[in-house]
Amino acid sequence: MNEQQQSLILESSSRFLPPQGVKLSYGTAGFRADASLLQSTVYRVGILAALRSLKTQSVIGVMITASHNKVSDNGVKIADPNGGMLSQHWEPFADALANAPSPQELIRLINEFVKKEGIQFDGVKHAEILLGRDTRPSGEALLEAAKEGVASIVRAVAMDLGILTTPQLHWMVRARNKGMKASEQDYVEQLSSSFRCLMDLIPSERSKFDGTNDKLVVDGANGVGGLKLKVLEKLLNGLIIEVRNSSEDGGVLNEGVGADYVQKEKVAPHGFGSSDAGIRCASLDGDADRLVYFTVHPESSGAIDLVDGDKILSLFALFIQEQLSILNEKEGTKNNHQARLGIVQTAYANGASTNYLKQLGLEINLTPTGVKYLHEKAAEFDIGIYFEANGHGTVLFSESFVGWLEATTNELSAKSKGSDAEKAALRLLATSRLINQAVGDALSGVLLVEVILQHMGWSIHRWNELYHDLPSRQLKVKVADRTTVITTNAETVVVSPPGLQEAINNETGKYSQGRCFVRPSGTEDVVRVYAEASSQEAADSLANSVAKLVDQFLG
Ligand code: NG1
Ligand code: ZN
Repeated sequence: MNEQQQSLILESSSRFLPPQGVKLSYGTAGFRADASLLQSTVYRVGILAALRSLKTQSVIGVMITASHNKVSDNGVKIADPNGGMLSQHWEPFADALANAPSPQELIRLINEFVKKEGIQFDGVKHAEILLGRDTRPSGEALLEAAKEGVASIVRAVAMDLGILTTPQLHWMVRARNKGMKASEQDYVEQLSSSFRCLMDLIPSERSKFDGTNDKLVVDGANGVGGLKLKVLEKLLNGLIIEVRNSSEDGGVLNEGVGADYVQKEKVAPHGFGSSDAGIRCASLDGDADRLVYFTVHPESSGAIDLVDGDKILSLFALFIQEQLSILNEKEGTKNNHQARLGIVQTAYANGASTNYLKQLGLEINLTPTGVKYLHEKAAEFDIGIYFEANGHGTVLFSESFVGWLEATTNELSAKSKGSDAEKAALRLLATSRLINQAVGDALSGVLLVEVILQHMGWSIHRWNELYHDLPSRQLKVKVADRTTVITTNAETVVVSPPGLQEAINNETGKYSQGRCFVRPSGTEDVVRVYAEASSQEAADSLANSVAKLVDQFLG
């Protein structure tokens, strides 16, 4: 690098020295830590994003959020040109940059990496970075640090987009790089117009079902999602949304609220009680990339019926399958295209959901835990639907399939306007515009769930009856070194330490409908145990016995 560039980095990096004795790693969700430790890391991620933009000659995103984690934490992650997660082969460089002990070492690492990747440096090319943050109080100062990181690369420009949901930022990065309209207003308009389009396409005989037109009550986790949902709601017809825990009423982010809390604890979030019994409720996480639904039990214990990511996936799959089969029945259209619909889950998906989806004749794929694996797999299909049980997921439409749909709707509207086939094609097109194509997005997810329920004429109870979850239990085991657990087959089988899988099989075989697997967590220093069986007592007992086995083999 030339002298001007070197002195720029030296000057600014000396104002962002890394904290002593802290080692950070770019995990499945970027860097996460107590916010007070992150100034230097976020500054360096600003540099990393600028280099990524130079390398790809595309707009790159930086999002400052710690999602469902506590308010005193924060985090930072990069959105790649397609709006997805940072390419995995850059993760080791991200780790090295974040942990470089001095400005000189930082310069050395950058020089080495720029050479290796063949990045045109020293002001030859222009770089552009979009910056967003959630509502955490530490976000503003961290965003400034990211700006300084970007500014330390010659001809790199940062655009501060302020407070956004994580999926909004990813959506904007994708839209910018596709040359589409990419502001927050454009996001709101695209979602609301495709929602209205789907509402207009509801078959008239189905549109009035007792209960479906009632309001939806949403728990905003005291984060950014509730605020943005209120903006969106003004542009929707036929849907009344009440937002609670919107962050404007003084509640603490993710404390006793939010999708992670509701899904893990299976209790109503703060602000919801027995007076809400029977009402359709949803919960977002702190940065609005996870969504679960629930109903509150009439007695006051806070007990709920949870409608999790697996069931959202099932609802989406049913709707899409219905539209595809209407399209397949049509006659006389050119380019008849048998669309490949793929479902992607992880081993944490409830076994009852997988059975249900199999019964529908769908192709099910299992990937390791982590959104990037699910997303990558789903992108292999014409339509790929992926969800984690915790409520992160989306529906991906391939470009070629969207092209085919556009051609088919044109053809059908010329030949058989108003036909069932035309409507089915229009529904699929509107769905591809409504549901976020970059990452899982609770706001677009809510709108798609709501319009499908109205389309089906279903209450949340009818939806929840699609299948009954098998009782399950998740446990964490602290071990000396979790990396000694090595798994295969999408984390369902342990290959090391030897003998552990046989012992798990032996234990699982004792339970009716038993299923159990263990894996090292990617975000916590624990081995996770997941067990399912025909009763809650049995699932608990299987999980406990296997946790003991893990402890024996690794303790
Ligand atoms: P780990 O800690 O690797 O289990 C957790 C979640 C993932 C995903 C990541 C990223 C479970 C069991 N695991 O991963 O689904 O959301 O965090 O945030 O929920
Ligand atoms: Zn999140």
